[in-house]
Amino acid sequence: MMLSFCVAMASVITTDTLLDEIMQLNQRPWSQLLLQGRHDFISAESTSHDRSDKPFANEDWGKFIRVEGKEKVMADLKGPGAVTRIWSANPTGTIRFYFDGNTKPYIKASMKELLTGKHPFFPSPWAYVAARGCNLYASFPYRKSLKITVEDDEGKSETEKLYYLVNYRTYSPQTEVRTWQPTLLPRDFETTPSTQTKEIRKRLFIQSGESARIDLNTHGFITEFSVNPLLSTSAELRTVILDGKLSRNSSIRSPLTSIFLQDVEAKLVETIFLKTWKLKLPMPFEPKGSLIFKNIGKKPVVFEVKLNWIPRDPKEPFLPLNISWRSYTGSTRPMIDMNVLDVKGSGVYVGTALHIANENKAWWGEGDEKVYVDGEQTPSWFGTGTEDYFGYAWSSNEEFNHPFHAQPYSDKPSNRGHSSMVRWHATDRIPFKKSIKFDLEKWHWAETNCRFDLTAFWYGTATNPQPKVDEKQVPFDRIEMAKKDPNMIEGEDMKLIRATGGETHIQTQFEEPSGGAQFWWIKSKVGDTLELEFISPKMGTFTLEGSFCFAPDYGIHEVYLDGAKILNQDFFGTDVTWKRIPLGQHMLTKGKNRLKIVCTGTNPLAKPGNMFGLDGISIQ
Ligand SMILES: [Ca+2]
Ligand SMILES: [Ca+2]
Ligand SMILES: [Ca+2]
Repeated sequence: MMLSFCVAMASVITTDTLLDEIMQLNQRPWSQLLLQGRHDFISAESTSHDRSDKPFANEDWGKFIRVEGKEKVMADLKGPGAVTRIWSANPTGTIRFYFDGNTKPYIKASMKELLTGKHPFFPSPWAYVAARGCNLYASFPYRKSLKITVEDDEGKSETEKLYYLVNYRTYSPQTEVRTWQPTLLPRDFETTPSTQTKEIRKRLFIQSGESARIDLNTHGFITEFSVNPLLSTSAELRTVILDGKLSRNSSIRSPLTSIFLQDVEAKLVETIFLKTWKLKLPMPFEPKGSLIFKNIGKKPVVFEVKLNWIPRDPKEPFLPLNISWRSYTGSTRPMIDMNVLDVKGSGVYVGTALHIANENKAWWGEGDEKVYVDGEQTPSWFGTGTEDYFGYAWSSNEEFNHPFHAQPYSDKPSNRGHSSMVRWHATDRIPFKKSIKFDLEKWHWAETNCRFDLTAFWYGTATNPQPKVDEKQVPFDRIEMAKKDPNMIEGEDMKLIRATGGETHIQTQFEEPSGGAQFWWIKSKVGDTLELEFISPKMGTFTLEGSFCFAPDYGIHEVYLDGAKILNQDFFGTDVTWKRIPLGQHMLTKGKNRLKIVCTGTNPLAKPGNMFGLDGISIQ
């Protein structure tokens, strides 16, 4: 397999050789390929980003290369090349792939089916929805050209709002590329490393202000760098900074937790290059290589480091792995370009990790990635939003793990709090010969404080100095999430017994109510009833207080407790607020009690909806 793979790569690029690049990711040939710097292509993206000259322009939807009749051109690419990834927040209409100048599309499909794993040729795990983002990771090579268009469904105009990213490679002209052919995509691309590894295992106990080191005295590749936190929490390990130098002209400098996406708390990570506390990007090393762990915290830390490695022929050329970390904290105004990486030199960019600590519930991630390769004036990568870059959409705080991207941690119910995410660039990696500058716009809807910790992973060597970790920027206080009133029986925890009309939901996008959530009943008609069951922890007579939502589209309702009316209230309000309403003294049984809500009318000033929102009932 190794032999045929290398031969194939040297001669001709096909659908199958591109597939092999993914299938072999964990194995030595791919690492070798990467490490030897064979990147005979440039990497770029064609996207729906706002084309206006205004800095931080954010109408990043519905922009196309041009319009041809009913078809809007998303990408018009000159070969030899290959599309390596397509993403959209809202795929719609019919997508067509025109290869090599043909006037008939070779692929014509529902864009939504193609990007969500519903198309028979592109099943999961090659196409899927991740936290509302639609991703297709199949590769489409083309010899001469590839044009991708989208056409609205009859009578619709949804492409006007389409967000899309098309990532592609362009090979040097002499490269032989065979145009895409349908191929059977495997159901699973986790492959086990074929090589036996040696192991270095060390338990590190590091006093406050002290360092511990692991020295490497031969030539090899670390195939897996893993940390066992033992009994240490993420908050304790956050104070450990790794300063590694595995070979000349390379550096690995980051808080330990940022490399592993464990900045906030222990979380499952399941991606191709990163598992929970296991980094699987191959790390070549030379004699005198070292990993130095410094504890800048006030307390001692203890954890275990394990390095699995294989020997390397010292005469073989290689590209060293570099990891760098930059943190942007403080106000979200003015908007700026945050620099993720700035390298003069050559290499290949392979990944970005981000930890967010957002003090406001508003969305922090409208900012686009802008990647300037080899001194470009206009970035060849110009994206549409931060979560789009990370392969999800609509500011979702849903957690997910996929081979090439993950959001293993995200606080809820709003966008306030912490999130961690990563994107690996495998087939969509970014080679550079002279320089790379990777910027990410800081674009937050609110003027507030927000921390962006950005970790860049790349192979190669820099001739300009790379930043050291600024120790002052490393520690952070965890943002406290929506508090729960300890006396509250939460509406969102109550059991729905019956609703004679309308719809019921649990609403979570708020800060004010206890636990950040409420039980929500909407679209009821006068006379409709809702019955909820709640559990009282004890029996007795209690003073009850309800926390209810008041808003412009809320109705007039009566509330009954175990059959007795306790409230008749107009919940109309000009703003959205929660108010505490005394409900009097009542007897509760231990265990199940029943609330009944009856819709009795609508305030003439209210908007339609007859809504009802119960944050909870406090019992004293
Ligand atoms: Ca933009
Ligand atoms: Ca944007
Ligand atoms: Ca609540």
